[in-house]
Amino acid sequence: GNQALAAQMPFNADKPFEYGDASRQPHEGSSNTPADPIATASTSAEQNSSAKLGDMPADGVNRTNAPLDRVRVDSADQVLTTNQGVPVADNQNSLKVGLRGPTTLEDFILREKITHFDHERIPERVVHARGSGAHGFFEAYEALTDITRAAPFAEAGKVTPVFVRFSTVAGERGSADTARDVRGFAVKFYTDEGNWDLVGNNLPVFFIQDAMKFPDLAHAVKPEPHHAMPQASSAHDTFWDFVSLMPESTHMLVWQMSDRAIPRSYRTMQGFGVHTFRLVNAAGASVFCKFHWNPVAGTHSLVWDEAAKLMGADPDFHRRDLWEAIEAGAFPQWELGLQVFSEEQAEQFEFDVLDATKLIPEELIPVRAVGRMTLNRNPDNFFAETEQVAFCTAHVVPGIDFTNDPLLQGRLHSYVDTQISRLGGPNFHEIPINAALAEVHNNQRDGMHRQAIHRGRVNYEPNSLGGGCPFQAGQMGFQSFPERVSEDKVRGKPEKFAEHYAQARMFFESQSLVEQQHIANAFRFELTRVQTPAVRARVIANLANVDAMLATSVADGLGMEVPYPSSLASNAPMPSYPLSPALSLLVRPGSTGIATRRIAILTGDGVDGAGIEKVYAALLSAGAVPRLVGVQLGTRTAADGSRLDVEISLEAGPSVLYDAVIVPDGAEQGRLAMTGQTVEFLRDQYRHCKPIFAWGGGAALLTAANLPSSLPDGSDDPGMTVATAADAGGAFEAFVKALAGHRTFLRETDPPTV
Ligand code: HDD
Repeated sequence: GNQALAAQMPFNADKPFEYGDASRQPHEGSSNTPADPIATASTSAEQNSSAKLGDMPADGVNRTNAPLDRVRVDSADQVLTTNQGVPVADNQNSLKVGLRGPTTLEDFILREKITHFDHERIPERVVHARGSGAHGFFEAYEALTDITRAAPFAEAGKVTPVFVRFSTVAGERGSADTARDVRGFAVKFYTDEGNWDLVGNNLPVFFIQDAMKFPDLAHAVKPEPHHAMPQASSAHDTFWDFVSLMPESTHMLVWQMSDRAIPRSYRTMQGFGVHTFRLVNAAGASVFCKFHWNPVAGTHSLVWDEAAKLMGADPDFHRRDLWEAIEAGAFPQWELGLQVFSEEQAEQFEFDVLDATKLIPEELIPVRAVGRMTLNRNPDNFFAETEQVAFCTAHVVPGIDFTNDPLLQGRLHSYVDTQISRLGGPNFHEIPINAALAEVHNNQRDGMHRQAIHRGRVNYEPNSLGGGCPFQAGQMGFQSFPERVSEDKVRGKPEKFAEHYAQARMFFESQSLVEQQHIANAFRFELTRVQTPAVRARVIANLANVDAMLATSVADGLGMEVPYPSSLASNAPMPSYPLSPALSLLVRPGSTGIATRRIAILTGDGVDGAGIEKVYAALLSAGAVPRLVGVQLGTRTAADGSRLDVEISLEAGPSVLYDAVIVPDGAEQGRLAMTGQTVEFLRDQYRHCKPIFAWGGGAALLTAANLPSSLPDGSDDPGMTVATAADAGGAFEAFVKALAGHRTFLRETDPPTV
C-alpha cells in the first residue's frame, strides 16, 4: 500500500529536533539560557567554511538558527507560569467568591491572561499586509570587491544569513494568496557590517515615478473607503480611475495584467530591486546597479480561472507551498543577478534610470549572476518573525548607496516611519528578527520597550569620560557617495520621465501570443468589474498608445469601440525598443525536473493497484508529491486485492490544488464515475492546461468528462497521455515530460470550450 511509500517522503534533515518525539527533548537552541558568548562568537565570514556553492549545513545544524537562540522558547516539560514566572495551579477556573459567586478583582492570573489577550493585535502593514517569511542564507559566487565593498560580496563562497518576506500588496492580513497583484520580495541580509534590506517586488517596474503619488495609489487600489470592498483585488473603479488618469502607470499595468501577477508559487517568481542603486568600492568609485532574483526552479504562473478558484479552495496556497517545500527539504533558491552600468552608459539610454516605471532590457545590459540565496528554515513563530520583521530601503551597508530616483527617495523615509506606529515605538530594531548580527553601539537611548541595558554614564559624543567611545568609524564607516549636484530647487520632473508607452509596448510585444492573450483577458476581466464606462474608455485610450491589437482586443471584450488614443506629451522623446525576449516567462529557461509538483491519482475500488504503486513510487523518487484522491477518505480495494488509503477527497482537494492528474485503469467504475466532482476535476485540469494521464479503462472517465482528445487545431495534445493498460509504463515517461513542461496552452480558446 501507499503507507510504505509515504514513509519514503522527503524529510528535512535540518530539523530532527523540531518535529515528532525528538521535539519534546530539550536541545541546543530551544532554551533561553544565554549561549556562551566566547564559544559562539563568530561573524558570518568566519562561519563560512564552504567553498562549494549551494551546499547544505550538516544535519541538525542550521546557520540561521543561532542568532535567534537567545530568545527561542520551548515549553516542553515546563510548568505553566504567569508572565512573572509564577507557577499557575489552575488555568481553567477564575477566582470566585463561592462556586456560584462573582469573580474577584484580586484574580491577577485571570486579569493578566485577559489583558494580554486584549492587546495581542498590532496594526497590519498599510500595504503588503499579507505575507509569508522564511530564513536562509546568501552565498556569493565570487568577490565583487572591484565594484562594491558590501560585506556579502567580499569573497567567493561568503555566506550571509537572510530573512525573506513575500507578500501581496492590496489585500488585508487574512486575504487570499492568489489574488492578481504585485508580489513583494523583501530580503534582509544580516551582514557583518549591519543589516541591508533589498525591498523589492516580483515586477521590475512600478506604477508611479514619484513617492509624492504613493499614498494616492495605495488608497485607490485598497478596498474602497465607504464599504471596504473589494478585498485583495484591483478590479474596481477607484483603482482604474486613478491609473487611467496616471499614464505613467501604463507599463506597470501591462505587467500586472500578465501572468506574473498570479505566480504558481513564491518559489517560481523572479524578484527585482526595481530602482537603480549605486555600488561603491573601497576606493570610492561608483557604478549603477539593478538587482534581479531568478528562481532556480524556473518561473511558472497560474492561469486566472485557476487563481480565482484557488482563493476558495486554499486561500493560503502560496504560504502553504513555501512552508511545505522548506519542511520537505526542497529548499527554494534564487540566483542574485546584477545589471551593472556606468553613469556615462546611463546617459546614453533613451529612458532615465531614475524613473522606476522603466526597466533596462537584459539585451542592453546583461544580468550577471553573482550569488545564490537558499531558504532553508521556516520561522518558529509567525508573529514574532514574519509579522514583526521590519524592512526599510534606507537599511544599506557600506558599498551600497542610493540614487536620486524620486520614488526611492520617498521610500527612504516611509519604511522606518511606518514601523513606529506598526511596531509601537522607535526600538523596533531590537526585536530579535530585526536585530543586526553586527554589534550596535551608539548614544540613542530609551524609548518604549528598550531592551538593551547600556552601561556607564556616557550617552553623548564627543566625550572624554568614555574614552571617546563609541568612536566614529571614519573611512571604515558608511560614507555617502559624494555625488556632485548643482541645481535649482524645483517641483517637477525631467523630460525623459514624460514618455510612458514605449517600454509598455516593448514588454507586450515581447510576449508570446498566449501571454498576450492572457494580458488582454486580464484587462477585460478587471474593466468588466469596473462600473464607470468613462474609466474603461480612458484605460483603453492609454492602451491605444501601447499596441493597437491590445487596445482592440480589450475594447472588443468590453463591447466598445477603441477610443481616440490619449494625448502624448509633445516634448517627450519617442524611443523605439527592439523586442526583449527575456521579458517573456515562456521563453525563460524553465526547470527540467518535476520536483515538488503535486499530482492527483484518482483512486477508488477496483483500480489498478500495482500500476498506481509504480507511478506513485516513480513520482516520489523524482521529488514530486503524488496524492491518492478519492470520493472520500478510507481504504479502497484495488483490482488485484491490494489496499490503498485515500489521502484526500475530491471535496477537500479539488483540481486546482494539483499540477496534473492520473486516471488509472479501473477509475471509471463505481463511485468515482458517479460523482460530479470527478467530472469537474478533470474538466478543470483540462481547462487549466495541465497534463492528464489515463491508462486502460480510466480513459473512459475523460470521455465522460467530454474532454477533447486533440487540440483545437486537430493536432495531438502533448499534455494528454492516454495509453492501454499494457502500455502504461512507457506512456508514463511522456506524462512526466509534459509535467516538466507545465502546461499545454495550445488547448486554450477564448472563451474556453471546456
Ligand atoms: Fe513599499 C511595504 C516594495 C514603493 C511605502 N513595500 C513594502 C513591502 C515591499 C515593498 C516588498 C513589504 C515589506 C515587508 O514584507 O514587510 N514598495 C515596494 C517597492 C516599491 C515600493 C518594490 C517601488 C519600487 N513603498 C513604495 C513607496 C512608498 C512605500 C513609494 C512610500 C512612499 N511600502 C511602504 C510602507 C510599507 C511598504 C508604507 C508598508 C509596511 C512597511 O512598509 O513596512 O512603508
